[in-house]
Amino acid sequence: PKAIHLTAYRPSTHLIDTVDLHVDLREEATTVRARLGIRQNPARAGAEPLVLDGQRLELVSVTVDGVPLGPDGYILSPDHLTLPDTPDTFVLETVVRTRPQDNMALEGLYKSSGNYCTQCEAEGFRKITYFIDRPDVMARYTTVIEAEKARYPVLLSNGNLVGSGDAADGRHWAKWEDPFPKPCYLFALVAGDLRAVEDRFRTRSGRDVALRIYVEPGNEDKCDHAMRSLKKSMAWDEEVYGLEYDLDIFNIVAVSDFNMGAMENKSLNVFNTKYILARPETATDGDFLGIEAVVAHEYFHNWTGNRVTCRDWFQLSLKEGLTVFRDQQFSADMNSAAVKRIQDVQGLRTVQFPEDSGAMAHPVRPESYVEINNFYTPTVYNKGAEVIRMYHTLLGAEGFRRGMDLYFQRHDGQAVTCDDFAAAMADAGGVDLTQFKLWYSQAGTPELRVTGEYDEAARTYRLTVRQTVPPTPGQPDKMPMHMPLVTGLLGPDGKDLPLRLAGEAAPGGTSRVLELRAAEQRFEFVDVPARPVPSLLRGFSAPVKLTADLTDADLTFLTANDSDPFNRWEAGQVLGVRILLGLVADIQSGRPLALPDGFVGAMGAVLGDAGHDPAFAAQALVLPGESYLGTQMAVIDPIAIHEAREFARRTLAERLRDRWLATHRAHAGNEPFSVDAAAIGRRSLKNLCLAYLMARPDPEAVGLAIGQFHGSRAMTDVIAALQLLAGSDAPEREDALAAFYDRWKDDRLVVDKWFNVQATSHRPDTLDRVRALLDHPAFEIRNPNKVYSLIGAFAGGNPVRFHATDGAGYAFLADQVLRIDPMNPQVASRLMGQFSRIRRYDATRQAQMRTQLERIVATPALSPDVFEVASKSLE
Ligand code: DPP
Ligand code: ZN
Repeated sequence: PKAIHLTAYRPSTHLIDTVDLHVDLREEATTVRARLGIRQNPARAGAEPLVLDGQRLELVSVTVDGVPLGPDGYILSPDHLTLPDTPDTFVLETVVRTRPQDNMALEGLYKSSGNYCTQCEAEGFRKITYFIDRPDVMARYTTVIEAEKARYPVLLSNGNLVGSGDAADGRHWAKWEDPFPKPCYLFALVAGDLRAVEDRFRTRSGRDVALRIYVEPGNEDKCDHAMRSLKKSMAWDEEVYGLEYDLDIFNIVAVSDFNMGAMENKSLNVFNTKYILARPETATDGDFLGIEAVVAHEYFHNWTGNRVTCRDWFQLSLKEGLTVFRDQQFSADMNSAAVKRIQDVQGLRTVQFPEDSGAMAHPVRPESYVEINNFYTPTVYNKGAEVIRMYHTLLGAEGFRRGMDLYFQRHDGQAVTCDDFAAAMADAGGVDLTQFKLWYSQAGTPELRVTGEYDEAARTYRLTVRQTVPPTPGQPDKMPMHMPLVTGLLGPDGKDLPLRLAGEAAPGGTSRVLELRAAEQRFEFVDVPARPVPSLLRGFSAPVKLTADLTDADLTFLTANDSDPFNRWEAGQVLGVRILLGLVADIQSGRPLALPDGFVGAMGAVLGDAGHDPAFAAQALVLPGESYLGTQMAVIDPIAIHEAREFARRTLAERLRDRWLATHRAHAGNEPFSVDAAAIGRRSLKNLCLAYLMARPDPEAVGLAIGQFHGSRAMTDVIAALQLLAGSDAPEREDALAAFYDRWKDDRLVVDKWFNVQATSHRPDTLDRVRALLDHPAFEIRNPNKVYSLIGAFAGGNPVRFHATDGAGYAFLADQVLRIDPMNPQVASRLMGQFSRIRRYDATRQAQMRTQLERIVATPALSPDVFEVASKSLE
C-alpha cells in the first residue's frame, strides 16, 4: 500500500455537478444506476482522462451522452474505471451491481439487523457507484430508492421527499432531492422496517422543521433524550453562533452495526444505537451525556462540515476539531462546565497524549497517510478541538465569533483548508497567527517548565517559562509554539491578586492570557504585595504537559483556594501524580509503601466538604488514572502503576472509611431520576464512595454493593455496583453477573456493558474469561460495539492484565486483529492502538509486542488499515 501526501494535492481533473441515482434493492443483488453531469475542471488545463473510483462493484454498463461504451472504451481495474477520452461536458451513466448483504466492513451500502444503510465517510461512496470520491467534488443529488414494500416500508435519503409510489410485485419507491451541493461522503440512504419518533422545531426565522428519529420497532420509548438533545442543539447553535437549520426535515436513523459513533450525512444522520437509545434503567449518566454530545456534534456539522466542508482528507480537523470544540461548549453550557472541562482534559491525556508519543503520532493536519480511516484519531478530533479552543482564548469569545462569521461569509458552499480557517480568524481578530499554525503541522505534546521568583524588596514576581516540543516520527526537530498560558496569582489569603505586568499603567483583571512564542520567556508582575502562589494554565488553556516549581504545600493551597475550578482540581491531580509516581519508584526498588498523612488529610478535607459540590468532589477524589500516570514515566511500568494506585486506594479506603460510608449513605436514598448536572454529580460521588469502600471489600462494603445492585433502578448505579462486584473476590460475584445477564439479555446495548465489566476486571483470570466470552451466544464478532466492549475494553481499559508479563495479552489481541481484519479492517485497525505505543515500554514487553506485530505484518492479504499501524509500530 502506498502513502498519499498532502503536498501532492491537485484539484480534480473533472467536476460533477449533478448526480441522479436509482438504487434498486433486491435480496440477490442491488443495482445502482448513476447519471452524472460531468465537466472538465477549469482549474486544470487541458483534457485529461477521467478516473473514477470504484471498489467491489460489478460493472454492468457505461454510456456517455446516451451512447454505450464497449469494453475498449474504458479501462477497468479493481479500484478504478478510467475513460481515456471524454467530451468537455457530458452525461455519464453507469449501472453496477453490489451485494450489501455480504458487506461486513460496514462501509458503503450494507445491512444492519436486516435494514439497508450506508456509511460513506471517508471513502465509502466508491463502494456504491463509480465516482470521483473526494470531498472537493460537490454535486446536487437526486436519489430514487426502490425496494420490497413489506420488508422495507421506510425509504430515506438526503434532502426533501419529492415523490413516492407503489411499483409492481409488492415493491415501492421514494424519490429524494437534496438542494445543497455536497461531497459524496455526505450521501446517505436507508431502507428498512423502522419506526419514527417525531417532533418539531421552529427556527428563529420561522422555518418549521420536522424532526424524526427512526429506530427498530420496540425502541420508540428510548428516544426522548436524543430528541431533547437535538432540539437543544438547534436552539444553542442559533443563540451562540447565529446558525439556523436550512431544510424542512431533519432525520436520524439509529442502527446497531456501525463503525463510528455517528455520521452527519446531510439531513439524514445515521447513528450507532449507543448514541440514541436511552432510558434510566438501561443507560448510565455517561451514556446520557454521550448522547447529548454526539447528537449535538452531528447536528453542528451541518454548518461546520457540510455547508463548509474539507478540500481533502488532510483537512479533516477543519470540521472535526471545530465541531468537537462546539459540542464541548454546548455540553458545558447544558451541564457543569467545570466537570465537562475536567473530563475532556482527562480524555485528552489518557488517549491523545499516548498517541502523541507513540508510533502513530501525527500532527492535527497529517502530512501523509496510507489509509485515511486510520486518521479519525484523538489527535485530529480532540487535540484539534484544543487548537480551536486556543483561538477562542487568544481572540476572546467575541473575536472568535467574528472569525466564525467571516469564515462562513467567505466559504459557505466551499471545500476549504485549515489555512482558510486560520485566515478568517486572523483577519477577524486582527492578529498574526503565522506561528500559531505550527499547531497544525508539528506533532507531539509540548512541555512547559515554569519557575517563579518573588522579589520581596521590589514587590515583583517573575515567571520564567521554557517550552520544548519532543521529537516524533519524521519530525526530529521542532520549533517553539504560540499558545495562551492563562495565569492568575493567589495572595496569602487565597484570593486572586489584581494583575499588573511590568510596563502597564494599571492592573487589569485577575486572570491573564500570557502569550508564549519563544523557547524561553519571562513575565514580570509588579506591585505584588507578598509571595503569591501562581495558578498556571487555567482551564487547561493549551494542550501541553506543564511542570511548575510548586511545593506540596502550594498545591494543597491551590486545591483549597484557586478560583479556577479546573486548576483547583488539577492541583490535586499534580499532587496525586507526585505521590503515586513515588510509590511506583518504591515498588520498583522494593521499598515499603506508605501514603503521606498530608495527602490522606487533603482527601479527607475534600470528602468532608463534598456536600457543597458533589459533582466537583467526585472528580477531585479520583486518583490520576493508570494510563495518565504512564504518560508521566520515561518507561511505562503498568504493573507497578496498578499496584501503586491500588495501594493508595486501599489506604484511603481504610483511613477514611467512616467518611466514605457516611457520604455513600447520605446519597444512597432513591431520589427520583433526573439527568441534570446536580443529580449526576450526586450519583458520581455516591458511586465513588462505594468504589473506595470496595477497595477493601469487607462484608459491609459487599453488602452495600449488592444492595445497590438489586435495589437501584438507575443503570448508573446498577452497573457501578456490578463492576465492583465483578472485580472482587466476593462469592456473590457470579450470581450478580448471571442475574444481570438474565435481566438484560434482550437488550444488546446493555449486554455490551456486561461484556465490558468482565473485560475490565482486574482479577487475574480476566484473560481466560474474555477468551471464554468470545464463544458466548451474545457475542457477535461482526458487531463493532461488541468487539469494542469485550476485546477493545480488555486491551485499552485493563492495562494491568493486557500488559501481563507473560505476553499473553498481546498474543490474544493479535489473534483477534487477524480474525477481524478480513471482515472489518476499520475495527481491526482500531484495536491496534495499544501496539502503536510499543516504544513506551520496557525491552521485554517491546520484544513481545514486536513478535506479535511481525506475525501480523507477515499475514497475507492484510488490509491497508492494519498494515499501516503495524508497520509504523515496527519502525
Ligand atoms: N461521523 C464522524 C463524526 O461525526 C465522522 N464525521 O465525527
Ligand atoms: Zn464529527
